Amino acid sequence: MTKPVAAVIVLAAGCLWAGSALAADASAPAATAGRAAHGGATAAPASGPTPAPKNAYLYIGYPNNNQTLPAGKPVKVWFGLRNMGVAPKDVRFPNTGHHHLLIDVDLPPMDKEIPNDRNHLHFGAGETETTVELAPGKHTLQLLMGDEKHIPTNPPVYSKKITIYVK
Ligand SMILES: [Cu+2]
Repeated sequence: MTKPVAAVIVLAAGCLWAGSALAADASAPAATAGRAAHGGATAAPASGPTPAPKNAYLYIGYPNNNQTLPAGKPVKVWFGLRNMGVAPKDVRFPNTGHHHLLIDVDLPPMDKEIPNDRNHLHFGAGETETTVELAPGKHTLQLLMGDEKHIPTNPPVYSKKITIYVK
């Protein structure tokens, strides 16, 4: 179980935000992991192997639900996350993950790698905002955190799905 943790922490530290909140919550996931031990009698909903804080909160800071946006202009999307941090893909660090923006699709399976296509965008460098080009019409946007291997966490952390109109 010994890994080159020190090097990983240094690499991740620059990409974390809300670092102090992370430190304060450092004890929470252990309890979560213990409670979610495998082999229980009740079937737990599918989720990935990486624990996430139970109070992690993911939301789309912009645009707003039901907002109408002008066609022909890239749409800025802000990723909001509380009680959990962001780290790049391939970096394993407690209480972190990276963002995935789901466009015009429902949530994927929660125990498998998140697809990587034009409807499932990965932000593996630790980005917390982006711009997307959307054709005129009605669209949905939703965020989903994935661990360093792009698998949703346990519990899965995802935002409300919002609807926007481009015209
Ligand atoms: Cu990913």
